[in-house]
Amino acid sequence: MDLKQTLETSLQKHICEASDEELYHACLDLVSSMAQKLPAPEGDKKLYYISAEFLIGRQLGKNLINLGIYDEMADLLKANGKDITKVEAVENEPSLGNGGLGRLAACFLDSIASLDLPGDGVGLNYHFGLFKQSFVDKKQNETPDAWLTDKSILHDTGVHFTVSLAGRDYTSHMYDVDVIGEGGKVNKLHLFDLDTIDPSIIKDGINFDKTDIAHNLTLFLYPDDSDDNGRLLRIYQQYFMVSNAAQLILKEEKEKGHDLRELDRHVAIQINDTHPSMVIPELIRLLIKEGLTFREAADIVTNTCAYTNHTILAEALEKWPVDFLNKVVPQLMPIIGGLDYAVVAAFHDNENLNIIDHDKRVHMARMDMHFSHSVNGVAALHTEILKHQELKPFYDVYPEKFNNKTNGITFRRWIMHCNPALSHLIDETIGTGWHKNPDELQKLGEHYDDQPLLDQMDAIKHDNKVRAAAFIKETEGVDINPDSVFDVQVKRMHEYKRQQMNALFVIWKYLQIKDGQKPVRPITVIFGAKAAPAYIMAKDIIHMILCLQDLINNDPEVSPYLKVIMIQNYNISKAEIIIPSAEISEQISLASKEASGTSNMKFMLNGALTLGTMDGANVEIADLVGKDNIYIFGRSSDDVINLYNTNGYHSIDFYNRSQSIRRCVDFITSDEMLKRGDARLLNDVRDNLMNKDWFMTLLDLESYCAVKETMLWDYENREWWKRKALVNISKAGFFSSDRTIREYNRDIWHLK
Ligand code: 26Q
Repeated sequence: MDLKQTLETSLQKHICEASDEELYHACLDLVSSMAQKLPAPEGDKKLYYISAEFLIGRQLGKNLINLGIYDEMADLLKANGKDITKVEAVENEPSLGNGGLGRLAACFLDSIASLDLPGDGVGLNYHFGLFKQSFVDKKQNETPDAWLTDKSILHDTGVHFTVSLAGRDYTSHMYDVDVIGEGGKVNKLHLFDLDTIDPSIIKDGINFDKTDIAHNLTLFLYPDDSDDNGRLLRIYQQYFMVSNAAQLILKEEKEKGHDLRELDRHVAIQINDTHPSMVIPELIRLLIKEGLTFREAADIVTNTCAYTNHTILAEALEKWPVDFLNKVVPQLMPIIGGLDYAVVAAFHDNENLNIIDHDKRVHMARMDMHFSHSVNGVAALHTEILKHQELKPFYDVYPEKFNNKTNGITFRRWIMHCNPALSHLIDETIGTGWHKNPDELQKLGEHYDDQPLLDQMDAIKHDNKVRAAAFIKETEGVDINPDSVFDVQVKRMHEYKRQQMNALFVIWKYLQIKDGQKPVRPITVIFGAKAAPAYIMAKDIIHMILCLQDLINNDPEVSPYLKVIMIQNYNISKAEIIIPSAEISEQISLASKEASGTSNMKFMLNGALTLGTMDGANVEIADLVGKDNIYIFGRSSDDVINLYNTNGYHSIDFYNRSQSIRRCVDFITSDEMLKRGDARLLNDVRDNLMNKDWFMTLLDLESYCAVKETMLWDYENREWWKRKALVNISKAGFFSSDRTIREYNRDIWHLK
């Protein structure tokens, strides 16, 4: 194909005369017409990956890469005075996810299509996705993110289903996004919606009438669930999603002429956390309508479905009151009741296994574990904790169902697209085999002492830091020094992820500088994080960090040596600029709490060194790179679990015992901070650390600061550090989501 001619025909003008917007739309048309001509992967069995979130990021660049024409397009645009990254930036980022779980689903879709496996995603078309974050008065402000445009990545399929919610029928509308794989095969992401959604019901910020289902159902992702109407709306959304999924699956099966009694031979369903769990009773209900007995339907659905757990935090394990389900999905309650009855009959002496508990709440994860054939965690440690702690009663009765699938990331986005210079340098060094077989990155092992390569890598890192600094200047108005150490923590704001511990290090460093102890090299601490709108402490921590940013960056005595910046509205597009620039990857969750983490993998692949606890996939990173190439601190998950079980942790003891801890914690409410922030919020953060500290920040603070100081010291041994970065890249192949998906297919889906 002649790219130039195709583009100019579509533009009706020369490329050099077109605006970035026009070029974006011409590229969108081009990609979509190419996708239309490409076949879907073939096979006897098809996967449906159902998820309330798909954090897919901008699509244009990724699609051009998978179609194999990114470089050609970039060159063509450049030859006409255009910059492809500016054209890509025209696209609004679809904000259809919160964080890790949604991004994982997006990486998985990319790998499924690229491995030529038949598998579609099924989710919801949230009109305003997750809120857009800005900072006003050093506090998080939430506004709707209007990502949808008239012309977009969505294709109207004209497919409709009828879904009954609270006894009323609604007509759904299915939109498709093309999922173009690397090898030229195309799957779909099906996003369901209602035609009656009405943005005018949004009041101030992101508030709206939560009872007005016809107008609000797919307005936002995860509406505030702190009140009953919000929680009810979640159930409406979830059932709407899974009823559409179930109807789509049965429709496609009938069209293929398959016998529904053999559903498990032709269909695999992956339930991404408990959010789509109602697909189990819904499918059973529909199969009974098709003439199967309850028992037959339940058996087939069990053999078709598989469940992934993404968290051990108790508050995230969904339990819906029977009353709520009776109201929203009365048609499901007889089925759920029947499933619970079967469980009680089979395991009468074990209440921990019951789907419906004494408080009349339905435990979604329990339903999943009884009525699917596979239960997986997302990193080795996480799966072990599920088996031996959190889900032990289920492991005891269904050991054969439990398996681990360590998460992965798609290299096509997380190095080839976001770090083209590094990607090309690797191609020149070891060839392009690693694109298809990421383990080949290990060939870099032969180059650990290749000085020119180490220097080139370091130069690329520096370029990426310059690019990130320019971006931060442009978007946040803050100057940062590209010759400083870039120390980055980007992820959702949550106490267990312990951004507050990183902030306490910033205070520690600030106080050192004030005491005359200057770091040998300036440090830039970069944060990016959204807090759930109802999560007060998370918002208070954001406030504390923004106060520190204001204090430190404006202090001429300190700012040449230390800067703090919290990026607004951290998202996939920003991640693609920040991660390639990072040198220190902060993965500092309280051991046992982070199921896997996936940014840890992205940082490693882009040559940052991990500073982390032995938690989630950090454990596997540490095994792969060896202890000389990672910085581990803090108590083990066994210690932490033991502390919880024995009520053995009292943060106030740590506060009282250590002068340096006390000094840092007290600084949160110092005059300097109170001058800049809200006394009540800052007091709450300090008080929480001293008297509650549920996620044990003070337990690990001293070891964190000590190891971080070692890390900064080691950074000065430049040759050493460059080698460590190369070791990290060379060992990152394991974390390709292609590997993860091969394992899902081999052990769970058996697609081909
Ligand atoms: C549940 C009930 C009510 C309201 C909201 C929720 C809810 C919403 C989102 C529960 C969980 C989530 C998201 C969880 C998540 O993103 N988990 C992350 O999944 C990643 C992919 O497996 C892991 O790498 C991370 O460790 C894990 O935190």
